Amino acid sequence: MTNLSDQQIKFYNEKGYVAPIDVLSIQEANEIRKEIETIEKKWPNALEGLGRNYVHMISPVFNDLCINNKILDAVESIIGKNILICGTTLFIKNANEKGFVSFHQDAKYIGLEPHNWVTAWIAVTNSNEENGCMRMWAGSHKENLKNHEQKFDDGNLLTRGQTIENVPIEETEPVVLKAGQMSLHHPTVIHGSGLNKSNDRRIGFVVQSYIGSNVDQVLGKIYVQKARGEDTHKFHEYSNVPKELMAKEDIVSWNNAKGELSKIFYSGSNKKGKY
Ligand SMILES: O=C(O)CCC(=O)C(=O)O
Repeated sequence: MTNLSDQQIKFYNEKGYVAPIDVLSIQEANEIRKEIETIEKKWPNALEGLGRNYVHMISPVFNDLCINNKILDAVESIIGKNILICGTTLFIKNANEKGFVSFHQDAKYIGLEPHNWVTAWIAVTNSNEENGCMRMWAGSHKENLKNHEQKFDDGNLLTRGQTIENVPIEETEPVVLKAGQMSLHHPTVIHGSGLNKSNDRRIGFVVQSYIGSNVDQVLGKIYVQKARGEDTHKFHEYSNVPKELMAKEDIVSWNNAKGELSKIFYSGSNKKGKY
C-alpha cells in the first residue's frame, strides 16, 4: 500500500490539497499522452468541448489509469475504502492558446453531496508555473462556498467561466508536478490556473472526482465505475468498462453520459458555454 503519510494527510487537512504524489513512471505518462494524441488524430474533435469528459468510458487506457493502485491508495487515505469513479476530465492547454482556469471551488456547481470526495489531477505532461499549473489558495477549503460570477469568457476552461473575484494571486501556491505525478484537492479549496507560456502542451487528466460510496448526485445523473471496496449506497448507475478504444456501443453510452453531465453543469443557468 502506498497510502499517504501522516504528514501528507496533515498537509491536506491544513491546506486543502496535497502534492506531489508519484503515481506513474515517465514512460507511463508518455503512453497516456500517446493515447490522447491517437484519439485526436483518428477522431478529430472527439475530445473537444463536452468530449473532454468521461474519456475513461471509451478508452481502456484511461479506464486502467483510474484504477491505478498508487492513485487509489492515496485517495483511500482521504475518503475511505469504498471508492467510486464518478467522472473524468481532460484539462489541456495548448501552447500559444489562451486557456486558463478562473479561481473557483469545485463543489459549487457539481452536485456531489456530502463532500466525501477528492479530485485527482494527474500530470500527463510536466505542469509548472511557465505552462500554467494549478494554483491553490491554501486553507480556503475551511470556509463556506463563495459567490461565483458566471463570466463565460473565451479561453476559460471552466463550463460557466465561474469566477471567485479578488483572490490574492501572491498568496496562492503553485502545484508543480512532473509528468506522472498527481495532486489531490478538496471539494471547497479555491484554485485556478494561468496561461500556458511554454512551447508545448500542458495536459492534466483529472478524475473529477473519486467519491465515497455514500456520495449522491443531487443535481442530475452520473455514471460511475467501482474503483475499490463496496458500493454501500448504490446511488448511481454503472457505465460499461471499455474493452477497446472507441467501441461503437461505448460511444453511444459516452454520448448519453455527456448529455446528462451537461445538464448538471448548467443546472439553473440560462446560458451554456462550450464545454
Ligand atoms: O487544469 C487546471 O488548470 C484546473 C483544473 C481544475 O480546476 C480542477 O481539476 O478542479
